[in-house]
Amino acid sequence: MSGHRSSKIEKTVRDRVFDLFRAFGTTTIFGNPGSTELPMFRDFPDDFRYVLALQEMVAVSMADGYAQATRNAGVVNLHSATGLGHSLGAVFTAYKNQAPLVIIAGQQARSILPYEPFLYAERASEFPRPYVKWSVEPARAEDVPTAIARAYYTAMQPPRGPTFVSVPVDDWDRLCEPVEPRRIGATVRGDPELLAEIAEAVWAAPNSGRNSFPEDHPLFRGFLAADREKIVASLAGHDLIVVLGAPVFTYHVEGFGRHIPEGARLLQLIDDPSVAAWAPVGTAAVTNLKSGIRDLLGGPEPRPRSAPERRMPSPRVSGLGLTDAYLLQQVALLRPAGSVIVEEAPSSRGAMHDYLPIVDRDGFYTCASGGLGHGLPAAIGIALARPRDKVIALLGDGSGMYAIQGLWTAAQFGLGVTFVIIKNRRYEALVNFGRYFGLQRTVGTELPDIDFCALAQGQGVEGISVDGADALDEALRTAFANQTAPTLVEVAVD
Ligand SMILES: Cc1ncc(C[n+]2csc(CCOP(=O)(O)OP(=O)(O)O)c2C)c(N)n1
Ligand SMILES: [Mg+2]
Repeated sequence: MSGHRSSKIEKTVRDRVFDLFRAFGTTTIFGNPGSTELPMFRDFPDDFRYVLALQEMVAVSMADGYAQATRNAGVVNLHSATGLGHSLGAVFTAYKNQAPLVIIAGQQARSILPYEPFLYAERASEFPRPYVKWSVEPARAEDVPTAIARAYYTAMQPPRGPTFVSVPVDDWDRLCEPVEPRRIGATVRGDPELLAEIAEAVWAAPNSGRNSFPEDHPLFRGFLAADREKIVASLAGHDLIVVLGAPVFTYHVEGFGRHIPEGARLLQLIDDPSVAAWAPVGTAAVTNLKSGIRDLLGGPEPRPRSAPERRMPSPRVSGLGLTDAYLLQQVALLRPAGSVIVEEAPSSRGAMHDYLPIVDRDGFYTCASGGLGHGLPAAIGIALARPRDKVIALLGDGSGMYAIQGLWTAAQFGLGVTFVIIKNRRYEALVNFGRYFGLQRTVGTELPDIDFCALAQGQGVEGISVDGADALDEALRTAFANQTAPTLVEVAVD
């Protein structure tokens, strides 16, 4: 059988996989282990770090934040079936975030799989679908490193996203051949003919629906709502709409009629072929954004046109009452230069846009899926990736509770993250939605009696409670000044 083997194989599947991770520059592993994963960590190498999360959603969201901040795939290790199951909401979010992840979960030993053993994951590779770009349980132990390499390359190809490999527990100690790391150019360059068509007109309308634009820029007009009729109203009067990679048709509520104003044309550069396929209107060039925009800039000079009216700055809010707007204004005033904002506070998003402008390219993260529980652990992943920068997580009191165990990991790693809890004692966004649907009363939206400082202290994190505007600045200053440990600031807002 093994007659073709020329030299003796000395390394295990585990060695080969860790060699690949080294070559990929991914030496941080996020996880929550179980019996079916432990052999992966035999003789855990010194040049790797293991970041323990106390719940699997936390592990995946931390890896998501880390992957986005490092622009490299995050590696996650989860327990078979149940551990992966706990994480699926976060996998969905990573998919929507286009965060590259290689998720590895354990599986029972191959020889006992026919007997439906304890912890057996039936049809393991199907479990995380359709929210992984590629998923496999390799046919043989020797195929595990190749599968993990493919998972990595697939995760890193635009549009980036999570991938999944199920690994039977007995595979890690098997010997296997090396797998050479490869370089893969993953830039899709847009069709030149389509780009030429778009370039002709781009400069006529510098109005894009993308939110990741410096919000203090004179041409910045504001945020489109995730609502068909409102988008049409915002764009009324324009005859050309150019979309640069933005998810412009992400509707949150039902809408009817046109998708863009009557008589307008829509031209889109997008790196995700599926978005190009389902977009309801317009011409789309599937392209890597950087090269697409570069190609556009190389085109003919734009026709001169007058700049649109500047956005009015929001008036200052007084601290007479402690509102979310006042809180966000003070965060904007007091936060250190270069700090990173991670937002998950649904009903305060509008106030954030008004009082906490985002002007740095890598200065803002939020989840693209609407799935709560991402912000707190993602902030920790970002802090692990950017140890010199202050990370500030702005969390609703509801949102803060989905993955509160993340605080423990932040404390263990001595990360100076500031967690600001906007405590309005309810799911305010759902109360608003209840009104939209004409509900008299919305059940399941009150959140009395949550003591975030106690939850923080119980996990080794300092908690500061703020009940009035006069105590806010000092609490924020204390938290922002702490470089070596996390601080939670619980702010009771009106
Ligand atoms: C995982 C998940 N469960 C439920 C929801 C539905 N949901 C949307 S907004 C919201 C309320 C969030 O409350 P909080 O963080 O306190 O923010 P507030 O609405 O009070 O600003 C909920 C529960 C969701 N988006 N994701
Ligand atoms: Mg709330």
